[in-house]
Amino acid sequence: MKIYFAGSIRGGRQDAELYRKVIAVLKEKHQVLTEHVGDLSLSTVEDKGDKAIYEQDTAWLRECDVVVAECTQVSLGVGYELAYAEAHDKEVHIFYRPQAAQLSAMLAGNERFHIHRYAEEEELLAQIRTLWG
Ligand code: 6IA
Repeated sequence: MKIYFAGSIRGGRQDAELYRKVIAVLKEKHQVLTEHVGDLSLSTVEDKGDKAIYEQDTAWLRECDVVVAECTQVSLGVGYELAYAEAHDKEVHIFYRPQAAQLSAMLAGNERFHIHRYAEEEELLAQIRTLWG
C-alpha cells in the first residue's frame, strides 16, 4: 500500500522522533510517500518552495491508499491534509495522546475518520503493527 503519513512540521517538531519511528514500522511492509515528515534535520523556517510542497503533497494525497496522521501536536497543515483526504474518499487513521492534547471536535466528531488513542510510544507502535504490520 501507499501510505501518506502526516505529522506536524511548522506546527512544532516536538514529536518528530516519534514520527520517524512510526514511519520506520510502516516502511517494513508498505511504501511511505512522506518519509521527510520524520526527518529530524528538516528545516521549518525556510520560506521558499511552499508552492512545490503544496503541489507535491496534494498529488501524493490523491495517489495514496491510506492516510495515517499523528495529531497530538496541533498543525494547520495536518488538519488541511485530513480534510483534503476526506474530500478524496481516502481511508484516514488519526492517532493522538489524550493525556497530552485534546483532539479538535472537527476531527473527533467526524465518523468517517478512524480515531486511535494511546498513552506510550510502545502502545502506538503496537497499534501501527496490528493495523499495517
Ligand atoms: O502546518 P505544518 O507545517 O505543521 O503541516 C505539516 C504537514 O504539511 C505535514 O503532514 C506535511 O505533509 C506537510 N508539509 C509541511 N511542510 C512540508 C515540507 N517542507 N515538505 C513536505 N511536506 C510538508 C517543510 C520544510 C518547509 C517548512 C520549508
